[in-house]
This record gives sequence, structure tokens and C-alpha cells, in this order.
Amino acid sequence: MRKLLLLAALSMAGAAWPNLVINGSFEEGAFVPNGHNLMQLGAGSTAITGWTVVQSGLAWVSVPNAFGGTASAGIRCLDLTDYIDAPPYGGVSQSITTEAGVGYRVSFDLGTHSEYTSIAGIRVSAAGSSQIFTELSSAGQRWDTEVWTFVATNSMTTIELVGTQSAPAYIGLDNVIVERLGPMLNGHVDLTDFEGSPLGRLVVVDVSSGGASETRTARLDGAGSFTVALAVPPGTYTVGVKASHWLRKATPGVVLTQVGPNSVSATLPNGDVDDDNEVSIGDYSLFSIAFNANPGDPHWNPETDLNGDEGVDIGDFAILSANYGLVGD
Ligand SMILES: [Ca+2]
Ligand SMILES: [Ca+2]
Ligand SMILES: [Ca+2]
Repeated sequence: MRKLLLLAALSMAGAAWPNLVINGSFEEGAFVPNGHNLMQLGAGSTAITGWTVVQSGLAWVSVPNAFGGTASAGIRCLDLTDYIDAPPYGGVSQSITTEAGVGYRVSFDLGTHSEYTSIAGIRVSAAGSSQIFTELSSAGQRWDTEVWTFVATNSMTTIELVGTQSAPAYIGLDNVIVERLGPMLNGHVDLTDFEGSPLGRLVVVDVSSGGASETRTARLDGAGSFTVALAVPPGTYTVGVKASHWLRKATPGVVLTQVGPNSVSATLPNGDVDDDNEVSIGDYSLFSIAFNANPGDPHWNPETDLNGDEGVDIGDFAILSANYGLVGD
């Protein structure tokens, strides 16, 4: 379990938030084309994997098709007017797992096509709020990306996108992405008294303020830098960074904004072999056991190779002695 949690945290390091909706590009499902390479779906249909058709029918569009429409992502998208071309238009909904009080960003591509409509509108709604987005058509098929945010009020939230306006016959929808909002933190650590490479080494990053805290694990690059995607709301935080056999360093007053860039750097004293955030007798004990060991030896312990030269010797002992008695933040 602990390994799984670690992997989950690592997978977020340096990456954008994952898309929380399934099949946001409407590529997957039980598509059965008609003669136009479209599929008409009535309200209540669950033929599109992950989604339920709501309010009225829609056309699930595949490319190429008889109307010359294209998708903004992949080969499938939706036309919320179906073949009816009059309100009420169709829409889709999907419920996702959310956390109350946390912000989320919804983005989607709204399609217009000058041959079929002069204006198209879609209302996006979630957690009791909504917004209508409209676009005027220009030459041929066009896709505009719309972005909306909401704050979840529950552990499950239904995202709904419904056509509101068409003049007269096309409302395109594709590429729905729902991401959790949270600051990204870029950090740099100086692993003191170390001649090895920081590449791939793990750091534990904790952020805390009066009301919110979070701990994540990140992997360093060759320059000692890391990125973590945080879930805490924007604010001013104390950021702690700890690496194995280095002491934790806390930096107060780090301002984390949603858009960033947010950065922190820390210089970490070496010598905490047993990872208890102080350089003391426990570290000395482990060091003594591993003294004179090289990789492959039965008493080799990489955490005692403080300077990273692939051996445990007097050079490491000098670091331990110099930092003996130090306590991390
Ligand atoms: Ca698509
Ligand atoms: Ca220690
Ligand atoms: Ca060494």
C-alpha cells in the first residue's frame, strides 16, 4: 500500500493534472454509424462511454462524414442539435469524484461551421453554478476552446454540457477536460557534501499553513530540481524539503499562486543516515556498521555513503562529524 501511494504521488510530479472525465473526446463507445457516418442518440443514452445524453437527442459524429465536419481531437465529436435543429438541444453529463471546497477547471471545444450555423452556444454546469459560452462561426469548421472553473461542494460532481443556441443546425462539442486546480511548485535543493548525481533521488516536500497541509514525494532531476503538483489552495505556506540522509529544511512565507511560477530552494545539511531529521548517535551507529563497505558488500548501506563516492570511509565520517548535533527544521 505504501508503495502504491508513493507511485501515485510520483506520477504527479512534473505533470499536469489528469483529466478527471472519462472519454472526454467522445472517441469510445458503441458507435454504429448511419449513412452519414453519424449516430443519433436519444436522451438517456449511455452509448458514449462514460457519458449520459441529457435533455434531448444529439448526433455522435465521426470523421469523415457527409457534412464535412471535423473533430477537434481524434475522429469523433458531438453535434448537440442532432437532426432536429430546434431547441431543446441535446447535451451530455458525467459524474466525477471531487473534493468539496476544491476548485476545478473545465475546458471544452465548442464547434461552429459556417455552412450550418452562424452562432452556437453551450451551457456548462457543475456544483450549482453554470455559464453559457457562445461562438460566431467563420469560414467552415472551427473549434474554440472554452474554459470555466467551479468549486466542488460534494464528493461527487456532475458535469453537464448542454446546447443552448444554434442558428440553425450545428453545435459542436469535443475534447472535454476537467482538471483539479492547485498550484504547481518548482523547487531546487542543494544536497550538501555530495559528489554523486541528484538525478532520480527522492525528496519529500511538505507544505503547510494554518489551515491546509500536504505532503508529496518528488524525484530530482540531474540539477537537483523538482516539480510537484499540489492540491492545497493558493496561499502563503511553509515549504519543507527533506531528502534521505539530509536534514529537512523549511522555508516560511512561500507564496503559492494558481498560475505560478511558484518556487522554493533549500540547502540540506548531510548526515542523517537513519532519516530521523537529526544527526546524532543513531546515525553514528549505522555508520559504524557500514564502515569500510563498498557496494555489494554485506554490510553496505547506501545511506551511509554520505558523499556519494560509492564507499563508506573517512570522507563520510568527516561529514558526519562536522554536522553532528544538527537538527533539521
Ligand atoms: Ca473527439
Ligand atoms: Ca539521524
Ligand atoms: Ca563515501
